Amino acid sequence: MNVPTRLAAFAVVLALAFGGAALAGAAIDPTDGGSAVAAGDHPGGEPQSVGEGSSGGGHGSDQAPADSEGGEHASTGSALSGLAVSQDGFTLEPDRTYFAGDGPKRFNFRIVDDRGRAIRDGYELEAERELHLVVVRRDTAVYEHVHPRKGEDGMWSVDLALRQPGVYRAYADFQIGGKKRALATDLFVGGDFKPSPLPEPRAVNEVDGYSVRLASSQPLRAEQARALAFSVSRGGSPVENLQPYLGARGHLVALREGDLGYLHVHPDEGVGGDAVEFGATFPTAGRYRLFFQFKAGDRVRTLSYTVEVAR
Ligand SMILES: [Cu+2]
Repeated sequence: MNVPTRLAAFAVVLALAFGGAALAGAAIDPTDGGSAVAAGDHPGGEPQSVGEGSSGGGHGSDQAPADSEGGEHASTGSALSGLAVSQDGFTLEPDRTYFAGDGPKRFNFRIVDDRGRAIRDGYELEAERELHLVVVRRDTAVYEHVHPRKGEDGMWSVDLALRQPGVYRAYADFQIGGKKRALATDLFVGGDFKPSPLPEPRAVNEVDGYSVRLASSQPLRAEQARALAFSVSRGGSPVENLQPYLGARGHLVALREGDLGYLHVHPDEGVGGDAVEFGATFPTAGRYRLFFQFKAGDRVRTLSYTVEVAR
């Protein structure tokens, strides 16, 4: 395990979405409609490689300020979600999944019930949003986290960046009836796809002059609850005044290598200091790719980490 062990046990609020993901957030915010937090540091949300070491922050316009998101339902389950386009009576219906490499990337989709009717109401706020859309290229090198707008007819719309060719996994993360769900579909962007291998694990990554260290309470093991802490520093000094992002101090998504099973964790709001903490239970051994986002200097920054989970 390359993630150093350093924090002791916390009261972890684990929001692992049991099946799902609790998405931290997102939804229809008129001001935030494409508020994607592209994994890139170019302003404008240009997605970029969130590969090893770097990864940029989101573009400048980011989401509306948040306040508390409060208690998440901590599911102790460790099931992954995001592996199905239809499950439990809910279906993700995209209007298109193929995009020309150089064309616009407007993504429209509906969530329909078991009778094919679009669900327009009943979405429960999670991290200040009714629905979060996380889009990750299948090699995990590109990441976008956006908040589509919902139309009167229940159609969700958002402009994705998707500037790099390849196959992406798009996760619609929402909660209805008290149950978190993450339905997902593949999206295809034409062009010359140059996949990147999963980066090796490393504890410290940097973005925009910020250095962020990942530590876990104990070595990561399958089915064991763990606290993950991200310590942000700049110029050698801890950055403690992170700005609220979706009602929390940070946002984390974890995907399993191989099938990109989706595990959404939430911050442990009870802990302060310079570290942003999350609770997570990785369901199986193997490698996972983590996408951590925080807000500082009025911009959302994104970093990604590879972690190894032992049996
Ligand atoms: Cu979100």
